[in-house]
Amino acid sequence: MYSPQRKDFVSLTLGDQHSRSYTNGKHRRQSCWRKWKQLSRLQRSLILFLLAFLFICGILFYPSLTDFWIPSWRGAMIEAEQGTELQSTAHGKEGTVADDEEAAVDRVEVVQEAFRHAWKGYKAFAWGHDELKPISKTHGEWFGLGLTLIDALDTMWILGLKDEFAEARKWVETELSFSKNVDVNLFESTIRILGGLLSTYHLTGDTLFLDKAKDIGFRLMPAFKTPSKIPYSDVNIGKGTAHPPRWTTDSTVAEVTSIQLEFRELSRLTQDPQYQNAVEEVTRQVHRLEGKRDGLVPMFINTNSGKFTRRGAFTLGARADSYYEYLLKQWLQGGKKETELLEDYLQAIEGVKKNLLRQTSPSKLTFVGELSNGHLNPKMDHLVCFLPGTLALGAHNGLPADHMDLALQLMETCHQMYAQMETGLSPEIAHFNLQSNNGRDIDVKPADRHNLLRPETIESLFYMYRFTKDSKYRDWGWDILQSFNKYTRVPSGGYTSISNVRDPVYPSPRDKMESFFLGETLKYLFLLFSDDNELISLDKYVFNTEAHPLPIWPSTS
Ligand code: DMJ
Repeated sequence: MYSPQRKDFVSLTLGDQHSRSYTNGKHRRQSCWRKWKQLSRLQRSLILFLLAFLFICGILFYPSLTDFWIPSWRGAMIEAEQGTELQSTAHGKEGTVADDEEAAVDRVEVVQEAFRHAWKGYKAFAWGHDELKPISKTHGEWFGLGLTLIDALDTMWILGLKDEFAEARKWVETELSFSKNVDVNLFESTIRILGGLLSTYHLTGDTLFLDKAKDIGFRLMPAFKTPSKIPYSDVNIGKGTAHPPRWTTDSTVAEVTSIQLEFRELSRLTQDPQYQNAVEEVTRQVHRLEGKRDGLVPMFINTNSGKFTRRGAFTLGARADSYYEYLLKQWLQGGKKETELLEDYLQAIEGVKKNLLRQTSPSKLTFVGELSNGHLNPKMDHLVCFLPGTLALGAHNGLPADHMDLALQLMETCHQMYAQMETGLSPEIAHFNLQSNNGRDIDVKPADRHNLLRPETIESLFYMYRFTKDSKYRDWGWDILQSFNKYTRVPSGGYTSISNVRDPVYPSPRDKMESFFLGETLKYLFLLFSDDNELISLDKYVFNTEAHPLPIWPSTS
């Protein structure tokens, strides 16, 4: 046993191990008192001083200690519960909202507060980097271009967060450089960076953002130098080279067909047709291609041959989703003149109805399944929840009324994907029962239980509320925001994606805040609760697939 050699210590012997078994409390109290009296005055003073010191520290640092010891997700829950209490008091009712008008004002403020909280984490631990890792209080890098900051610029402007916007603008002015030897994904950098810069330019009129948009747009152009003119997925924006992923020469159909709104707008602003020509060549080719099924497209296209590959699988989810969205939105952007875009969109929606729509048992929820070699798989990505909003936007612009009927049904299903989970948050993928033997409409596979703070359902709720004014859509959005605050909010700043939406006790934080949480999710929540219909009017703007509003072209363009 270690025996200290140094003599300048105070020896405290409060009892040996063998004397720990005692018979009663009185005996123990007497023995403690005897020991205490045996101590020297110096020893007693030291102990008292130590106890007093610990007591004061306990009082001073109590909140941070609980933060430290309670896991972040638990702390988040406690904080959210406290927040709810405060709001309940303000409304004078328990956990409910007094009236619609008051709710609208307060909800907008709660979204602003959520943004500030997310921004606080980004600023403290990830400033100028791509993504916040809120649990480990550090950052993640994807392209090394300040992705979250750029994605969030127009959100801050729309939410009226002037101080936050000013500091972000300063970073763009002084720190943002695209002259970097880095591979970026063409689609992701177009929708998040080019789209974010263009929309911020339009909202603010500040040419700093247009200059930066021109710079990144020009640097992305090497992607289109392929044998077929169908772009590669990756571009080195410093070297001016492009390439497909290492394992294939295929590109994803959604990726090559969802960059058109941004590049077309860049051409209009610069009066340089090269951007528009490049992306419209892709649209033309895809329009003519064989291998569609009633307007539905496969998920991959080859950059050498320009043909669809791995045919036979059809989905409105990952790898195909925004193809459909951009058909409608380009038609709107260009002033409803490009009829081939409209025809492709209308045909595709008929294709969805004919091939992919089913209803669940027992509740008859309508969903969009996936087709694989003629076999329907009754599963739907959360990504598909963009569709009710897009259908409603089409109906608002004169497309068939049954598009709106379908939008109403799908919106209910997307809502149920949240409402039926224990955390009130949707899984990444839902499996639907066609003949339920467990009484449930929705099942979730263990691998699909995550939630990445995605926006699609809230995006659709925003469109549905704008067009119907039915307050239930706001209430559904409010429920989702409360669940985000309860299960994904990290006390030190930021929100985290989670791995298990079915476990409210431990939803397994993943330690990542995606840039689209600030770029899209919070923006659509704010617009859903705002009473100002002219704030990004849907008759003047189209949102790109990353929620960056771009103007509908005036008829003279
Ligand atoms: C975003 O980057 C875009 O909305 C894209 O269209 C799909 N994926 C994410 C959000 O879920």
